[in-house]
Amino acid sequence: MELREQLTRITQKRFALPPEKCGSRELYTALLELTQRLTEERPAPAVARKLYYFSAEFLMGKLLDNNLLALGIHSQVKELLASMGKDLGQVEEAEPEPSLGNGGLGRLAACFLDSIAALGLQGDGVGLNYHYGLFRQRFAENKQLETPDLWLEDDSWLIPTGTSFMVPFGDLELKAVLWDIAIPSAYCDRANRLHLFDVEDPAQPPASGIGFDKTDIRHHLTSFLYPDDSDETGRLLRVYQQYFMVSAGAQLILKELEERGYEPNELADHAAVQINDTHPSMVIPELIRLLVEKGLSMDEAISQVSRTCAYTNHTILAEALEKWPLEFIEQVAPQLVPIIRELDRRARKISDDPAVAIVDENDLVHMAHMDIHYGYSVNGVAALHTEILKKAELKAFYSLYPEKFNNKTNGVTLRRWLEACNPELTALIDGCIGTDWRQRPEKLEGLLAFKNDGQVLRKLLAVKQGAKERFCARLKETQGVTLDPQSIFDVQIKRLHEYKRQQMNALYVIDKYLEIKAGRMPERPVTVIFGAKAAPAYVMAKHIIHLILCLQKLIENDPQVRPWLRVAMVENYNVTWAERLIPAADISEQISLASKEASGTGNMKLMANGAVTLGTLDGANVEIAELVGPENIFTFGAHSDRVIHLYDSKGGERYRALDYYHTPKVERLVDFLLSPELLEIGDPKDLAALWRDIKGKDWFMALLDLEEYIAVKDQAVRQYAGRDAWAGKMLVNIAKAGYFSSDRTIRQYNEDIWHLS
Ligand code: 26V
Repeated sequence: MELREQLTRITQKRFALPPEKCGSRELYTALLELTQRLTEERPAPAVARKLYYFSAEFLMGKLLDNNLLALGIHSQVKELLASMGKDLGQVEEAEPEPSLGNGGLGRLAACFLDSIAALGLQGDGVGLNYHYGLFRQRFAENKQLETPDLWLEDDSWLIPTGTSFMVPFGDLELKAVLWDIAIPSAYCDRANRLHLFDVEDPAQPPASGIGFDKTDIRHHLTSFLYPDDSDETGRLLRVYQQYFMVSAGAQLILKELEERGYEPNELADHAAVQINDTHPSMVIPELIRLLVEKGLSMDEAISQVSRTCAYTNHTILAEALEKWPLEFIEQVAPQLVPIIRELDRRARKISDDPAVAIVDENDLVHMAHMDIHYGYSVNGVAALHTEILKKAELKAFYSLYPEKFNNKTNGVTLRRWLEACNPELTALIDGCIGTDWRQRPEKLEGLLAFKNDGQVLRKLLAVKQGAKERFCARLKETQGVTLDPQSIFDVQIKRLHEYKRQQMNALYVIDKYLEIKAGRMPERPVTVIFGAKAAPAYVMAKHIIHLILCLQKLIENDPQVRPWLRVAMVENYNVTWAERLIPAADISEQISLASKEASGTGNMKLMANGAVTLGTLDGANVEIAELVGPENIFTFGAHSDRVIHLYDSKGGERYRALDYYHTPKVERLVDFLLSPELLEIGDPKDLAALWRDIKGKDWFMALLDLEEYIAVKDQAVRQYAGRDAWAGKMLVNIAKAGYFSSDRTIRQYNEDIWHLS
């Protein structure tokens, strides 16, 4: 049937209107239904071993555009709508963004599902159907406010499956109801699934705020992504969530195993479980429990599970390495406690080093330790990160099991992060090197042949300019902020965290502000753009947002500075904003304290869209620098081994913020937090708290790298003026971005870990 006819049937049936008479909302719903139908017709790939990617987060972003592209009907639909006087872009506005993730880890999971499907591999995601995604961010009085984000609507991408499993908790039993989101393959006529479990009787939305009764597990288990864990009930609820996800997921695996005609003692041959950080780690004891229930001995069950599960580490930040009190697990899933104790007992036979114990002397269960002892693979997410795991964080494990450790440098799906978000750049690339790069992303290197082609370089600059103008129009429309698209767009977009050092960028802004006030203008006007949410209970992160918003206001009201320097903080930064902002960025800020950012993935998306990185040698920046060469990236700052040494060493060598504060320049910048100008705008308490913290503690060493950062950024701003040379840098970055396609990453996971076919 013709697309037009299919669409008409749907709108007639649903709204008793032809598509021409429908608004964006109706057209979105109709296209959703159409897409769902076309995807449902597609079978899952069938191979001997099936992957289950377990993750507490899947930050999918909007799906219509992506799915139309994958189904190969994007341009047809766009033209069809245009012939009716409708704009597909406008229709897509009506789609709510499912924000079932915080940041990098969740967005990586979404890119991976896209690539697994694209490569025709059989692999499904397993997670939770949170009713509220990450909170919605508003700014008022220069501070972040959080409101709930109820993304679920009656018409959504969720497909009811009719499947459910009972999950036994210590004090109650809950039915886990399975919903699916289809993941169509971009290159073959197949589709995988994202399995999201929900409670049977979810709570109704609260009237306001993001508070709720965290003890009402039955109704609230799936209400919120990462409920606030600043108190014990919040932490317990997380354990309930985790067990609910893994128990239902493990039951699904065993059910499918049986349906595919295999025995429980063949699990490892036919299933692979990737544990995305430690949130799903209880899948290990849960699978063991279920296999024993099915008649396997403990030895057999442990052996199967240990050859099924593989673990990915995404952070070395101590506070993010999960350790749960055994008594929590006793309350939530008492049936796991004897199994965890048994796993601990066996691990202690392998090594009596307390650094590798599963249950420590305080009865805390180290989730990562369980994964490493009882998984067959441990991977970090960038070369440097994996080295740090081997040499420092997980050194004791590396000497026990060197063969388990491997690196899988992250990647991003260029289908969303180039083709879909930047069609103008995509067309330019296609015009230069053809379209093969889609399936063979390394072919983007063909662009290097155009490095000295003035015509191509000018087109590249024009594409960037167009994206900047579109972004400006959008920002004006939604937030009433007017920016100068001729200025340099210096972009830092990522979660707000002290280790990512948005505060250091704010100190750069202060430096420029003072320079301009003293009559020293930058080579070219600069707009420093931030997008970041702070965890609601993360006080210092909120203070940093406050500082940025105060600087934004200060400059906004200063006619002398305003033409040369602007600060813009995008409200409610999310995947959709990233898709608008990334094509518009000139400079990509990747300035984490070396050793702390496991990989970063925004760095890859920005480079693929022709932004030049300004970064420390951290995470995947190291690999970016190697690929593009020193003339196409701006690097600065202390190296990771020095940083690790500064943390480790006792006495003299230890980092002391005050030592770095007491230089004429740094002191002036930091003290500006307490200047009359800022105090007039901001909250003196918050500014003083941040000032005290930076001066007296500065745990992530912003002051250590500050002066070099400012100097290198000044250099980048100067070089931007040489437009052709800059365009050459942009081109090299795009050309080298093929390596960071998640298709490459997933091929490596499959070849080294999953062996799906
Ligand atoms: C930890 C915690 C700790 C308690 C509060 C809630 C919470 C939520 C998530 C996490 C784990 C965060 C780990 C994470 O997101 N890591 C990021 O993973 C990206 C994908 O591998 C990587 O690019 C980023 O560098 C890394 O920070």
